[in-house]
Amino acid sequence: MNQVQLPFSTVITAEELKGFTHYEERKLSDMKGYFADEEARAAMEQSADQVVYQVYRVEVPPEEGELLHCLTVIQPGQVAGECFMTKGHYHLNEKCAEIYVGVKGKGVLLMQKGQEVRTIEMRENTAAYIPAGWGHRTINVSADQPFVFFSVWPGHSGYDYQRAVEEPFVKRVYLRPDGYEVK
Ligand code: PAN
Ligand code: ZN
Repeated sequence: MNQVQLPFSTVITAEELKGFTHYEERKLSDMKGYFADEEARAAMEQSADQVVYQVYRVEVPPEEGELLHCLTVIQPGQVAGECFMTKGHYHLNEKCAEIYVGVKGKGVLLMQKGQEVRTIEMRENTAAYIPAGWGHRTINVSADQPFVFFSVWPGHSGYDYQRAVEEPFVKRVYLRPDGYEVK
């Protein structure tokens, strides 16, 4: 059933979305199988189950015509050199695009459609467009600063995380002394 949506606002900061109604975090223990070196991830989880990323969002009906939005904070860190990142997903509705806006720090937006892979480096105020049908994941490529970005996408997009597991992203991002490497 359609809910009546009244005008509202939130405040984007470099730490959180002030006014958020839902909070989720993904720790190392939630990321089993996502990093190339699963043994290293498991060992890190044993010594300290660090938060990899946090998502602050506002409840909006997940329906056509609505715009879902959230702020993601990816912590700095690596698993055997591979930078902390989101799980990544496809949207079930292949007609739904998405926009990411960089708020703070330095990240890479990795996108994949079939055999095609694209990356966009993101910093504060970068507005990146994820076309419909492209899988997407973000990676924090800073050694010591969180990477923060705001996302907006259609309410009827749906999510497919399983597809990103079954057809994994073919590129990975590693921290290097002089920056980062996508390989
Ligand atoms: C983003 C992501 C968010 C967390 O808002 O959902 O950054 O990443 P995962 O969903 O892959 O865990 C988005 O792309 N929404 O559609
Ligand atoms: Zn998305």
